[in-house]
Amino acid sequence: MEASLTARDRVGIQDFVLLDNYTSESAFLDNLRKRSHENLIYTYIGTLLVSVNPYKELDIYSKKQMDTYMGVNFFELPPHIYALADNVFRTMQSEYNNHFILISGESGAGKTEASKKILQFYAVSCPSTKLLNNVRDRLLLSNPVLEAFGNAKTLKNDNSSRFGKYMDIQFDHQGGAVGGHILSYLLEKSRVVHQNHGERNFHIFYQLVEGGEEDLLRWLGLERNCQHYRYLVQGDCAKVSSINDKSDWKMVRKALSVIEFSESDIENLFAIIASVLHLGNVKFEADVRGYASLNNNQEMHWLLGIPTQVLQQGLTHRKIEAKTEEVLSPFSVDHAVYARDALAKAIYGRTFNWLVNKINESLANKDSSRKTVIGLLDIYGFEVFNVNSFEQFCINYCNEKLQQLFIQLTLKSEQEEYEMEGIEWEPVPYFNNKIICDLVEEKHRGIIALLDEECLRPGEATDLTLLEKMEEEIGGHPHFVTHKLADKKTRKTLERGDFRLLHYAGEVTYCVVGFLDKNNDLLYRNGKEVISFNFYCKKQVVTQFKSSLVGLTEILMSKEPWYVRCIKPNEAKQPGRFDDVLVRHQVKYLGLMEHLRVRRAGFAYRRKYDIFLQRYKPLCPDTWPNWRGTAAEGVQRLIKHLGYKPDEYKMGRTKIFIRHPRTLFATEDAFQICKHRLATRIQAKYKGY
Ligand code: AOV
Ligand code: MG
Repeated sequence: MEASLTARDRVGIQDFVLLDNYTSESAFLDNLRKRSHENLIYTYIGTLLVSVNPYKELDIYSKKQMDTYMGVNFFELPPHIYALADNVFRTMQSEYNNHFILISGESGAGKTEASKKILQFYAVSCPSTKLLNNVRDRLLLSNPVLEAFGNAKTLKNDNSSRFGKYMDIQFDHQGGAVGGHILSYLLEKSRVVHQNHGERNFHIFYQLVEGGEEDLLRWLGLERNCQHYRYLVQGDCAKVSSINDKSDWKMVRKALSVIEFSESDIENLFAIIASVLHLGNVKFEADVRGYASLNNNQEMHWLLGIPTQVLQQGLTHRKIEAKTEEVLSPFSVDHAVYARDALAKAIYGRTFNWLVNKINESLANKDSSRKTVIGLLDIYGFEVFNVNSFEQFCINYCNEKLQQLFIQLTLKSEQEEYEMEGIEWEPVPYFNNKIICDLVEEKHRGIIALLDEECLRPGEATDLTLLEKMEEEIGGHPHFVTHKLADKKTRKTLERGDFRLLHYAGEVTYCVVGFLDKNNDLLYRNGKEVISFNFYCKKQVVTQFKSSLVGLTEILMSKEPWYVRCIKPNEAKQPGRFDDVLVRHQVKYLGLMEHLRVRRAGFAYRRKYDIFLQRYKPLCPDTWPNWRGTAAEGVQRLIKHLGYKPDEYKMGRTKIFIRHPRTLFATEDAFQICKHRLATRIQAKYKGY
C-alpha cells in the first residue's frame, strides 16, 4: 500500500477524473508537473487526452509500444496517444460510424507531432495487404511533402505549420486503411516574400538550395548558397540547428516518387520553386521619368519559361481597360516591387494547392463501397508575436472558431444533453468565447465585414480608415480596444495604428498596417496573365477563409469527436522545464478545469438504448437472441442481469448513461469472452460435417 502511494506521489494520477481535489487548479497543475518531470507526457480527462510537449525524443513510439496498445481497453495501460488512436479505431469498427480527432493547443505545443503519431499508428497497426501497403506508404509520406511546402521556422516553433490541415483516413470493412483526403486551409503566402527576424521562408526553398543535386541546381540556374536569394535571407537565419535541410530534401524527393509524381511533375515543381527565388532577385530602378525598369536581366532568363518580354512588361506595367482599348500604365519602383512580390506569392499559393490536389489524387480510393473515416485536424496554433499582423489575425480567429466548436461539442452540448434526457444535473459555468467569434464574424458589423467593406473602396479606404470604422462600429465591445479608446494606463501599451483583441487565449495587439492589402491579395491583371489566371475571384481572403471554416465545422459536426489538447511547457523549447505560469494559463483557456468538472459530475459513456442492447444482448438470457419489448426495457433487464449498481448508471429518455468507463469495459470484456465462446461452440458443432 505504502509503495503504491509513493508511486502515486511521484508519477501523479493518469486520469484527472480520479483527482481527489478535482476543482483545484493547483492540484491539476501539480499532477501535470509531476508527470511531465517523469516523462509521462500524457494524462486523460476521461477520454480527452492532455499532452505536454517533452521537447526531447522519448522512447515510447516504437512498434512494440504500438502492439502493446492495440486492442487494449483505455484505462488498462498508461495514457498514450496510441490508446486514444486505438480506441477511436475500435469504436469506428464496432459502431461503423465516422470520427474525428481535434488536436489543439498553441503554436509549438505539439499538435503536428501528435497528428503524425496517430497517422503512424494507423499505418502500422491496421490490417494490411500488399495493395494496402501502397496506400499506407503514401499516407505516411504525404506528411514530409506537405511539411516541406507548408511549414517554416517561426520564433515559436522551428517546424511551424503555416496552413491548416484536415485529413480524412478512409477505412474499409475489415479496418484496412484504403485511402485518404486532405483539405488545406489558408496558407500564409506572405512568408514567401517576407520573413521577420529569426524566421525562415518555407522549408522547401532551403532544402532545394542545400540538398538539390548539382545537375538539378545547374539546370535551374541556382547557386548553392541561400545568402544569394533575397527571399531567403530577410529573417537572417537560413541555418537552423534543429533542421537538416539536406536529409529532409532526400526524404521529400523519395516521398514525391512514392506519391507517384512523375519525373516531369517533379521537374516542373522545382522549376517553379526556383523561379520564385529568381523572381525575388529581380531588381528595378527608376528610369528618367521615375518609372520602374528592370536593371538586371540575368534572373529573367530563368523565370517560368515565359517570354522575357511578357514578364518584363507584366512586372513594370499595369494593363488598364479604357473603353475599347487596353492601355499600359507604367509602375513606380515601389509598385513594381509590389507587383513582383504579389506574383511570387500567387505562384507559390497555386503551386501549394496543386500539390495538395496531386496528393489527393494519389490517396484517392476509387472503390465505391462504403467506407468509414477518421479525420485528423491539425491547424496552426494560437500565436502572439511582438508585432502581429493580418496573418496572426486569421490564425487566431481560426483557433477561436475551434475553441467554439470544442465548447459546443463538450461543455454546452454535454449539459444540454443531460437536460434533454431528463437527467438531474448541476450546471458547470464556463467562459463561452462565442462573444469573440461574433466580434470577428458578425454580419455587417463584425471585423471581417468592416474589413471587406473597406476593401471595396479602393482609392479611398486605407488601413487607418479601417481602424476608425472599427472604432465607430465596435468601439464599445469588451473584447476590443484601440489607442483612442483605451484608458490612460492601457493607452501606454498601444500604438496609434494598433487594435487589441481579447482572445479566449489572451490579448493580442494587431498592427493594422497591411490589413487591406493582404485581404485584397491583389494580383494585377497582367500578373495574372503571366501565370495564366483565367478567373478573378472577387471574394476577399478573410471571407473565403471564413466560409471554408464554416465548411470545416459542418464536416466535423457530422462525425463523432475526440480531443487531444496539447500544452507547451516553456517558451524556450527546452526539455525538463515546466513554467507554472505559462501552463496554468493554457490549462485555463483550454477549458480543461471546466471539462474535468463536467466529466466528473457527469457520465463518461452514453449509448443509445438500441445500440447498447444490440451489442450486449448475448450477455443475458432474457434478451438473447431476441428481445420483444422496448430497447430501454431490454437494457434495464440486461444491466440488472450484469449487476450494475444504481449509482453507476442513469437511464435517460433515449440513452443509458454510464458513470465510469470501468463499468463499460467490464461489460465489453464479458462480451468479448461470450463472443469467443459462441464462435468456438459453432466451430465445434460444424466440425463433424
Ligand atoms: P505545433 O504543431 O503544435 O505548433 P509541433 O507538433 O510542430 O507543434 O511541435 C513543436 C516541436 O516540439 C517539434 O518539432 C518537436 O521538436 C517537439 N515535440 C512536440 N511533440 C513532441 C513529442 N511528442 N515528442 C518529442 N518532441 C515533441 V504550430 O504548427 O507552430 O501551431 O503552428
Ligand atoms: Mg503544427
